[in-house]
Amino acid sequence: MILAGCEAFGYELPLTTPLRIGGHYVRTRRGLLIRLWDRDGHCGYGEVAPLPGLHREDWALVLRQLKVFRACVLNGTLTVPERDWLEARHWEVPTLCPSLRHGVEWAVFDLLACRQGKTLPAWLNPDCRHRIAVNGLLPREGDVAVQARQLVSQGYTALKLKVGWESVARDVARVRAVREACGDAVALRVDANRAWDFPTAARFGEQVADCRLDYVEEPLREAGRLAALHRATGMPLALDESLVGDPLESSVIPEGVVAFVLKPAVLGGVKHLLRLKERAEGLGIRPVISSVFESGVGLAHLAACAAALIAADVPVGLDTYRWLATDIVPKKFAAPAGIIGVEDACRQARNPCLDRLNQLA
Ligand code: OSB
Ligand code: MG
Repeated sequence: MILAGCEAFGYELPLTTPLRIGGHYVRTRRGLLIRLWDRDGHCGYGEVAPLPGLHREDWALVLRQLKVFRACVLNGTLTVPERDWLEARHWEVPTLCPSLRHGVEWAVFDLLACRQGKTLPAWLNPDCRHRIAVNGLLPREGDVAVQARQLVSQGYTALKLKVGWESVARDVARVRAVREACGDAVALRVDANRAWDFPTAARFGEQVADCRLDYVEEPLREAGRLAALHRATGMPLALDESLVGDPLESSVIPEGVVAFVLKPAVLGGVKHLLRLKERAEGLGIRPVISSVFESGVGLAHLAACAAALIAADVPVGLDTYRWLATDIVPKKFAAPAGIIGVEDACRQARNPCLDRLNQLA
Protein backbone atom coordinates (compact mmCIF):
# COMPACT_ATOMS: atom_id res chain seq x y z
CA MET A 1 0.00 0.00 0.00
CA ILE A 2 1.21 3.47 -0.87
CA LEU A 3 0.45 6.23 1.63
CA ALA A 4 -1.29 9.02 -0.24
CA GLY A 5 -2.43 11.63 2.30
CA CYS A 6 -1.51 12.91 5.74
CA GLU A 7 -3.44 15.42 7.81
CA ALA A 8 -2.85 16.67 11.35
CA PHE A 9 -5.37 18.07 13.82
CA GLY A 10 -4.49 19.66 17.16
CA TYR A 11 -6.47 19.16 20.36
CA GLU A 12 -6.38 20.64 23.84
CA LEU A 13 -8.31 18.78 26.52
CA PRO A 14 -8.82 20.22 30.01
CA LEU A 15 -7.80 17.90 32.85
CA THR A 16 -10.05 17.30 35.85
CA THR A 17 -7.01 17.73 38.16
CA PRO A 18 -3.62 19.14 37.15
CA LEU A 19 -0.80 16.61 36.73
CA ARG A 20 2.60 16.93 38.34
CA ILE A 21 5.15 15.10 36.19
CA GLY A 22 8.92 15.43 36.40
CA GLY A 23 8.63 18.90 37.99
CA HIS A 24 6.12 20.09 35.34
CA TYR A 25 2.52 21.04 35.99
CA VAL A 26 0.15 20.04 33.20
CA ARG A 27 -3.36 21.55 33.30
CA THR A 28 -4.40 20.94 29.70
CA ARG A 29 -3.47 17.91 27.67
CA ARG A 30 -2.29 18.92 24.23
CA GLY A 31 -1.83 16.53 21.37
CA LEU A 32 -2.20 15.84 17.67
CA LEU A 33 -4.41 13.48 15.80
CA ILE A 34 -2.97 12.38 12.49
CA ARG A 35 -5.00 10.91 9.68
CA LEU A 36 -3.35 8.89 6.93
CA TRP A 37 -5.01 8.04 3.61
CA ASP A 38 -4.43 5.42 0.97
CA ARG A 39 -5.27 5.97 -2.72
CA ASP A 40 -8.64 4.22 -2.42
CA GLY A 41 -10.14 6.59 0.16
CA HIS A 42 -9.49 4.51 3.29
CA CYS A 43 -8.04 6.30 6.29
CA GLY A 44 -6.48 5.51 9.66
CA TYR A 45 -5.96 7.61 12.78
CA GLY A 46 -3.04 7.89 15.17
CA GLU A 47 -2.29 10.07 18.18
CA VAL A 48 0.89 12.03 18.89
CA ALA A 49 0.97 13.54 22.38
CA PRO A 50 4.38 14.12 24.00
CA LEU A 51 3.89 14.77 27.72
CA PRO A 52 5.98 17.62 29.20
CA GLY A 53 8.21 16.28 31.97
CA LEU A 54 8.23 12.79 30.46
CA HIS A 55 9.05 12.87 26.75
CA ARG A 56 12.38 14.35 25.71
CA GLU A 57 11.05 15.76 22.42
CA ASP A 58 9.27 19.13 22.39
CA TRP A 59 6.50 20.32 20.08
CA ALA A 60 8.90 22.18 17.79
CA LEU A 61 10.74 18.92 17.00
CA VAL A 62 7.51 16.94 16.55
CA LEU A 63 6.09 19.53 14.14
CA ARG A 64 9.35 19.75 12.16
CA GLN A 65 9.52 15.97 11.76
CA LEU A 66 5.82 15.75 10.93
CA LYS A 67 6.34 18.24 8.10
CA VAL A 68 9.12 16.10 6.60
CA PHE A 69 7.06 12.91 7.03
CA ARG A 70 4.05 14.54 5.38
CA ALA A 71 6.18 15.68 2.43
CA CYS A 72 7.34 12.06 1.94
CA VAL A 73 3.71 10.88 2.00
CA LEU A 74 2.64 13.53 -0.51
CA ASN A 75 5.55 12.55 -2.80
CA GLY A 76 4.12 9.04 -2.90
CA THR A 77 7.39 7.56 -1.68
CA LEU A 78 6.15 5.70 1.42
CA THR A 79 5.02 2.13 0.83
CA VAL A 80 3.87 -0.16 3.62
CA PRO A 81 3.84 -3.98 3.37
CA GLU A 82 0.24 -4.89 3.98
CA ARG A 83 -0.25 -8.64 3.79
CA ASP A 84 -0.86 -8.84 7.53
CA TRP A 85 0.25 -7.57 10.92
CA LEU A 86 3.25 -9.92 11.05
CA GLU A 87 4.58 -8.25 7.93
CA ALA A 88 3.47 -4.69 8.66
CA ARG A 89 5.07 -4.66 12.12
CA HIS A 90 8.50 -4.40 10.51
CA TRP A 91 7.63 -1.17 8.70
CA GLU A 92 9.19 1.95 10.22
CA VAL A 93 10.24 5.47 9.40
CA PRO A 94 13.79 5.64 10.72
CA THR A 95 14.13 9.20 11.92
CA LEU A 96 11.02 9.99 13.93
CA CYS A 97 11.07 10.87 17.64
CA PRO A 98 9.22 8.36 19.90
CA SER A 99 5.82 10.09 20.26
CA LEU A 100 5.55 10.77 16.51
CA ARG A 101 6.78 7.31 15.52
CA HIS A 102 4.16 5.77 17.81
CA GLY A 103 1.32 7.87 16.33
CA VAL A 104 2.38 7.26 12.72
CA GLU A 105 2.72 3.50 13.19
CA TRP A 106 -0.69 3.11 14.81
CA ALA A 107 -2.30 5.29 12.12
CA VAL A 108 -0.76 2.93 9.54
CA PHE A 109 -2.03 -0.17 11.39
CA ASP A 110 -5.49 1.40 11.69
CA LEU A 111 -5.45 2.18 7.96
CA LEU A 112 -4.35 -1.36 7.02
CA ALA A 113 -7.10 -2.82 9.23
CA CYS A 114 -9.62 -0.51 7.55
CA ARG A 115 -8.46 -1.61 4.08
CA GLN A 116 -9.23 -5.19 5.07
CA GLY A 117 -12.60 -4.24 6.55
CA LYS A 118 -11.53 -5.27 10.07
CA THR A 119 -11.43 -3.58 13.44
CA LEU A 120 -7.91 -2.82 14.60
CA PRO A 121 -7.78 -5.55 17.30
CA ALA A 122 -9.23 -8.21 14.96
CA TRP A 123 -6.68 -7.28 12.29
CA LEU A 124 -3.82 -7.47 14.82
CA ASN A 125 -4.90 -10.86 16.08
CA PRO A 126 -8.09 -12.79 15.21
CA ASP A 127 -7.90 -14.43 18.67
CA CYS A 128 -7.56 -11.19 20.61
CA ARG A 129 -9.40 -10.60 23.88
CA HIS A 130 -12.49 -8.37 23.66
CA ARG A 131 -12.41 -7.14 27.23
CA ILE A 132 -9.37 -6.19 29.27
CA ALA A 133 -8.99 -5.22 32.93
CA VAL A 134 -7.53 -1.87 34.02
CA ASN A 135 -5.60 -0.98 37.16
CA GLY A 136 -7.46 1.87 38.88
CA LEU A 137 -5.16 4.86 39.32
CA LEU A 138 -5.61 6.48 42.74
CA PRO A 139 -5.36 10.28 42.76
CA ARG A 140 -2.93 12.10 45.10
CA GLU A 141 -5.70 14.26 46.47
CA GLY A 142 -8.45 13.19 48.83
CA ASP A 143 -8.89 10.13 51.00
CA VAL A 144 -7.24 7.19 49.21
CA ALA A 145 -9.12 4.60 51.23
CA VAL A 146 -12.47 6.07 50.18
CA GLN A 147 -11.39 6.22 46.54
CA ALA A 148 -9.98 2.69 46.64
CA ARG A 149 -13.18 1.32 48.15
CA GLN A 150 -15.21 3.09 45.46
CA LEU A 151 -13.14 1.65 42.62
CA VAL A 152 -13.23 -1.86 44.07
CA SER A 153 -17.00 -1.67 44.56
CA GLN A 154 -17.28 -0.66 40.89
CA GLY A 155 -15.40 -3.82 39.92
CA TYR A 156 -11.72 -2.86 39.68
CA THR A 157 -9.46 -5.79 40.64
CA ALA A 158 -6.13 -3.92 40.55
CA LEU A 159 -5.16 -0.50 41.93
CA LYS A 160 -2.10 1.68 41.53
CA LEU A 161 -0.94 4.21 44.10
CA LYS A 162 1.76 6.84 43.53
CA VAL A 163 4.29 7.06 46.37
CA GLY A 164 7.56 8.88 47.01
CA TRP A 165 6.20 12.43 46.87
CA GLU A 166 5.75 12.78 50.64
CA SER A 167 7.35 11.11 53.69
CA VAL A 168 7.79 7.33 53.92
CA ALA A 169 5.57 7.36 57.01
CA ARG A 170 2.72 8.94 55.00
CA ASP A 171 3.30 6.56 52.09
CA VAL A 172 3.21 3.55 54.39
CA ALA A 173 0.01 4.85 56.01
CA ARG A 174 -1.62 5.30 52.59
CA VAL A 175 -0.60 1.83 51.41
CA ARG A 176 -1.98 0.30 54.63
CA ALA A 177 -5.19 2.31 54.37
CA VAL A 178 -5.75 1.11 50.79
CA ARG A 179 -4.96 -2.51 51.65
CA GLU A 180 -7.37 -2.40 54.60
CA ALA A 181 -10.07 -0.66 52.56
CA CYS A 182 -10.04 -3.05 49.64
CA GLY A 183 -9.26 -6.44 51.13
CA ASP A 184 -6.94 -9.19 49.98
CA ALA A 185 -8.39 -9.95 46.57
CA VAL A 186 -7.21 -6.72 44.95
CA ALA A 187 -3.77 -6.47 43.32
CA LEU A 188 -2.11 -3.40 44.82
CA ARG A 189 0.65 -1.76 42.78
CA VAL A 190 2.70 1.24 43.83
CA ASP A 191 4.88 3.55 41.73
CA ALA A 192 7.69 5.64 43.25
CA ASN A 193 8.97 7.09 39.95
CA ARG A 194 12.57 6.76 41.18
CA ALA A 195 11.97 9.08 44.13
CA TRP A 196 14.00 7.20 46.77
CA ASP A 197 17.58 6.55 47.73
CA PHE A 198 18.39 3.01 48.87
CA PRO A 199 17.87 3.46 52.64
CA THR A 200 14.51 5.22 52.13
CA ALA A 201 13.25 2.55 49.72
CA ALA A 202 14.42 -0.17 52.12
CA ARG A 203 12.55 1.50 55.00
CA PHE A 204 9.39 1.64 52.89
CA GLY A 205 9.84 -2.00 51.87
CA GLU A 206 10.28 -3.20 55.46
CA GLN A 207 7.19 -1.36 56.66
CA VAL A 208 4.88 -2.65 53.91
CA ALA A 209 6.27 -6.20 53.90
CA ASP A 210 2.92 -7.57 55.12
CA CYS A 211 0.83 -5.60 52.57
CA ARG A 212 1.27 -8.13 49.73
CA LEU A 213 2.11 -5.54 47.09
CA ASP A 214 1.73 -6.76 43.51
CA TYR A 215 4.89 -4.77 42.73
CA VAL A 216 6.74 -1.53 43.39
CA GLU A 217 7.49 0.37 40.21
CA GLU A 218 10.90 2.09 39.97
CA PRO A 219 11.64 2.61 43.67
CA LEU A 220 15.24 3.78 43.23
CA ARG A 221 17.04 6.82 41.88
CA GLU A 222 20.00 4.47 41.24
CA ALA A 223 18.54 1.62 39.20
CA GLY A 224 21.80 -0.32 39.65
CA ARG A 225 20.81 -1.29 43.21
CA LEU A 226 17.38 -2.78 42.46
CA ALA A 227 18.49 -6.39 42.95
CA ALA A 228 20.08 -5.50 46.30
CA LEU A 229 16.85 -3.76 47.35
CA HIS A 230 14.87 -6.84 46.43
CA ARG A 231 17.22 -9.08 48.42
CA ALA A 232 17.01 -6.75 51.42
CA THR A 233 13.21 -6.34 51.47
CA GLY A 234 11.66 -9.10 49.33
CA MET A 235 9.67 -6.42 47.44
CA PRO A 236 8.55 -7.50 43.96
CA LEU A 237 9.73 -4.85 41.50
CA ALA A 238 8.59 -3.37 38.18
CA LEU A 239 10.58 -1.39 35.62
CA ASP A 240 9.20 1.63 33.75
CA GLU A 241 11.68 4.51 33.31
CA SER A 242 14.53 1.93 33.16
CA LEU A 243 13.12 0.52 29.91
CA VAL A 244 13.23 3.79 27.96
CA GLY A 245 16.02 4.32 25.43
CA ASP A 246 17.25 0.68 25.28
CA PRO A 247 19.50 0.62 28.34
CA LEU A 248 18.41 -2.92 29.20
CA GLU A 249 18.75 -4.32 25.72
CA SER A 250 21.96 -6.17 26.48
CA SER A 251 22.03 -6.11 30.26
CA VAL A 252 20.76 -8.46 32.92
CA ILE A 253 17.27 -7.86 34.34
CA PRO A 254 17.64 -7.30 38.10
CA GLU A 255 16.50 -10.11 40.40
CA GLY A 256 13.06 -9.42 41.83
CA VAL A 257 11.60 -7.78 38.70
CA VAL A 258 8.12 -9.23 38.07
CA ALA A 259 6.68 -6.68 35.62
CA PHE A 260 7.70 -4.38 32.76
CA VAL A 261 5.50 -1.28 32.51
CA LEU A 262 5.44 -0.63 28.78
CA LYS A 263 4.39 2.81 27.56
CA PRO A 264 4.18 2.49 23.77
CA ALA A 265 4.01 6.28 23.30
CA VAL A 266 7.29 6.72 25.19
CA LEU A 267 9.14 3.66 23.87
CA GLY A 268 8.33 4.92 20.38
CA GLY A 269 7.74 2.22 17.83
CA VAL A 270 6.20 -1.19 17.99
CA LYS A 271 9.52 -2.93 17.21
CA HIS A 272 11.08 -1.77 20.45
CA LEU A 273 7.84 -2.49 22.31
CA LEU A 274 7.69 -6.08 21.02
CA ARG A 275 11.36 -6.71 21.80
CA LEU A 276 10.74 -5.74 25.41
CA LYS A 277 7.50 -7.69 25.56
CA GLU A 278 9.19 -10.83 24.20
CA ARG A 279 12.08 -10.42 26.61
CA ALA A 280 9.62 -10.09 29.48
CA GLU A 281 7.55 -13.11 28.45
CA GLY A 282 10.69 -15.22 28.02
CA LEU A 283 11.66 -14.48 31.63
CA GLY A 284 8.18 -14.96 33.11
CA ILE A 285 7.89 -11.19 33.66
CA ARG A 286 4.43 -9.64 33.15
CA PRO A 287 4.18 -6.93 30.43
CA VAL A 288 1.83 -4.14 31.58
CA ILE A 289 0.71 -1.76 28.81
CA SER A 290 0.43 1.78 30.20
CA SER A 291 -0.68 5.19 28.97
CA VAL A 292 0.49 8.78 29.31
CA PHE A 293 -2.90 10.58 29.50
CA GLU A 294 -3.77 10.11 25.83
CA SER A 295 -7.22 10.88 24.40
CA GLY A 296 -9.74 8.18 23.55
CA VAL A 297 -7.98 7.57 20.22
CA GLY A 298 -4.57 6.83 21.72
CA LEU A 299 -6.12 4.84 24.57
CA ALA A 300 -8.13 2.69 22.15
CA HIS A 301 -4.92 1.81 20.31
CA LEU A 302 -3.21 0.89 23.58
CA ALA A 303 -6.19 -1.25 24.52
CA ALA A 304 -5.95 -3.00 21.13
CA CYS A 305 -2.24 -3.48 21.67
CA ALA A 306 -2.79 -5.13 25.06
CA ALA A 307 -5.76 -7.23 23.92
CA ALA A 308 -4.14 -8.48 20.74
CA LEU A 309 -0.40 -8.60 21.39
CA ILE A 310 -0.04 -9.47 25.08
CA ALA A 311 -0.81 -13.11 25.75
CA ALA A 312 -1.51 -12.89 29.48
CA ASP A 313 -4.54 -11.08 30.86
CA VAL A 314 -2.64 -8.52 32.96
CA PRO A 315 -4.54 -5.39 34.15
CA VAL A 316 -3.35 -2.44 32.03
CA GLY A 317 -2.39 1.11 33.07
CA LEU A 318 -5.04 2.95 31.03
CA ASP A 319 -7.05 4.49 33.86
CA THR A 320 -5.60 7.91 33.01
CA TYR A 321 -8.76 8.57 30.97
CA ARG A 322 -10.52 9.61 34.20
CA TRP A 323 -8.27 12.71 34.32
CA LEU A 324 -9.63 13.98 30.98
CA ALA A 325 -12.61 16.32 31.38
CA THR A 326 -13.60 15.78 27.74
CA ASP A 327 -12.55 13.59 24.84
CA ILE A 328 -12.14 13.82 21.06
CA VAL A 329 -14.25 10.72 20.34
CA PRO A 330 -18.08 10.80 20.35
CA LYS A 331 -18.42 8.50 23.36
CA LYS A 332 -15.73 9.35 25.93
CA PHE A 333 -13.24 6.52 26.50
CA ALA A 334 -14.25 4.64 29.66
CA ALA A 335 -13.71 1.45 31.62
CA PRO A 336 -16.96 0.85 33.48
CA ALA A 337 -16.37 -1.67 36.28
CA GLY A 338 -12.65 -1.53 35.49
CA ILE A 339 -13.10 -3.28 32.14
CA ILE A 340 -12.43 -1.87 28.66
CA GLY A 341 -14.52 -3.05 25.72
CA VAL A 342 -11.74 -3.08 23.15
CA GLU A 343 -13.72 -3.30 19.90
CA ASP A 344 -16.07 -0.49 20.88
CA ALA A 345 -13.17 1.76 21.95
CA CYS A 346 -11.49 1.15 18.57
CA ARG A 347 -14.70 1.89 16.65
CA GLN A 348 -14.96 5.21 18.54
CA ALA A 349 -11.34 5.95 17.66
CA ARG A 350 -12.20 5.67 13.94
CA ASN A 351 -14.81 8.36 14.27
CA PRO A 352 -13.16 11.29 16.11
CA CYS A 353 -14.99 14.63 16.36
CA LEU A 354 -12.84 16.55 13.90
CA ASP A 355 -15.07 19.62 14.24
CA ARG A 356 -13.75 19.99 17.81
CA LEU A 357 -10.15 19.92 16.58
CA ASN A 358 -7.98 22.43 14.90
CA GLN A 359 -6.64 21.37 11.48
CA LEU A 360 -2.93 22.10 11.20
CA ALA A 361 -1.97 20.43 7.94
O1 OSB B 1 5.00 6.74 36.10
O2 OSB B 1 3.84 5.19 35.34
C1 OSB B 1 4.09 6.37 35.40
C2 OSB B 1 1.43 8.25 33.39
C3 OSB B 1 2.18 9.28 32.87
C4 OSB B 1 3.51 9.39 33.19
C5 OSB B 1 4.11 8.45 34.03
C6 OSB B 1 3.37 7.40 34.57
C7 OSB B 1 2.00 7.31 34.24
C8 OSB B 1 1.13 6.26 34.77
C9 OSB B 1 0.07 5.71 33.86
O3 OSB B 1 1.20 5.89 35.91
C10 OSB B 1 -0.99 4.92 34.52
C11 OSB B 1 -0.63 3.51 34.89
O4 OSB B 1 0.44 2.98 34.50
O5 OSB B 1 -1.44 2.90 35.57
MG1 MG C 1 5.68 4.41 36.34
